[in-house]
Amino acid sequence: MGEIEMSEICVIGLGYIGLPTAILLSDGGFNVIGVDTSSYVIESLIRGRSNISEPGLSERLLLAIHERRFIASYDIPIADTYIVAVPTPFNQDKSADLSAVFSVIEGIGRVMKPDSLVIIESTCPIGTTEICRDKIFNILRERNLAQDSECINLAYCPERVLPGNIMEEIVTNDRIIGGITPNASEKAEQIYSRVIKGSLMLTNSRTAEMAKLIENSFRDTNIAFANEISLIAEEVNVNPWEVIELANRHPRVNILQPGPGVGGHCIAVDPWFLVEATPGISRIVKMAREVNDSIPKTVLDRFEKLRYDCLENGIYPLDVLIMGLTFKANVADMRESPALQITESIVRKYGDADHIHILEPNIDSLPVSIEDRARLTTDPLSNKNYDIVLILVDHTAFNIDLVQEIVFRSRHIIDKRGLIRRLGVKN
Ligand code: SAJ
Repeated sequence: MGEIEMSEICVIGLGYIGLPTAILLSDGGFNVIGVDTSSYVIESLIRGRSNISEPGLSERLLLAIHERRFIASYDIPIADTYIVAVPTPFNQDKSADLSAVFSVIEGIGRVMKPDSLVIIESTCPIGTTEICRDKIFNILRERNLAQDSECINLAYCPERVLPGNIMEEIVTNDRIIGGITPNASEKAEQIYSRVIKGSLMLTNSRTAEMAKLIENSFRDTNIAFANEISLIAEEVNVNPWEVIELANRHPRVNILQPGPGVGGHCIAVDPWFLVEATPGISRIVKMAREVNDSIPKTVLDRFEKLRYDCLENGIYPLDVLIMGLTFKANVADMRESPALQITESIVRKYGDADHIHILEPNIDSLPVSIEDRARLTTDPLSNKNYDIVLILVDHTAFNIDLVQEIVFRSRHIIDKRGLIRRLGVKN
């Protein structure tokens, strides 16, 4: 293998994880080739533009391109090191869809050098890295470049960054390095030690795969507990935000925040990989997924009750304001977003562009699924009154002045983020 520090690194999959990783490595002095199958992604990057909105990314991307430390390409080149960061969504039956990972691994196997290092960062079910080792070994053997699978340099090094703060956490977070062999772990450690300030923890691939899944399952379970507590509180006429705040004052209690459900491509997906592997055992993990997936329906039920109340009072048509569509605050990402899911249901049933107003500061246009029967508003105060307001995302842009004005003009409010209490808005 060549001088690692100046050798070629190829990052495959230039999404929320791959692109920041590629830029981090090129800033660390590596020549990086970024590969993706999407013409939108590659053509944007060739023009110096990123399709990912993350603080601090676009400036560093431009510099890396200008200094030719980062090149975007459609083709997997011969490289010393490969980093796989392609999506691992789930299939209809909640099983992991590893098609992107396996096709990339086969693509790498066909061009790699026998001593190239391959690192998988995509979140995968336990045992996936071993399957990838066998795929690489079979291809290298066909190419007469390997006799023993023990010589394969492959490691599983899951990312842990939080969307909205990726460029910082990618450096400061501790990183698990799960080599298929101890030698592979050391080689991966050499790469990451050049760019990561967090601790590098070496283990084997299965342990690393499981660690990633339980990290997100822990958070999902904690959120499910918070959501269940919120439903119980509403049932017994207690303010869910106040009671959780008070309980969290206990030195050993840290309940997360209830919401309209759990979205994004991580927490709403990864726990199913554990359930798939151990269906009889992972009861809490599965239940937490089911509880969080059931929350949007509880929001719609409340909406229906309030809508019925309005109709009873002769109010028709209803003016509805929906605050937030993204899967969480201060991001533009709507993947698996509960807020979008709830909005799509309301628009499907009562869609009317004159009466369904959407306030989402992080997007310029509405998703196709709702664009013709709802209206994206940038000035919610232009509308005199609202019959029902749904606060589904707690964007920072939803400040006290705006929320107070909206509350003054609203008959009914469903606040799924506790924003009214948090901001101290008079209700
Ligand atoms: N959520 C709540 N209540 C909370 C916290 C979150 O309802 O108190 C909801 C959010 O609104 C969102 C979902 O959960 O819909 C997930 O948001 P998040 O901020 O908890 O996490 P992600 O999906 O943005 O990022 C997670 C992180 N995992 C953990 O914190 C254990 C991140 O570190 C991972 O790298 C990322 O998943 C990933 O890629 O796996």
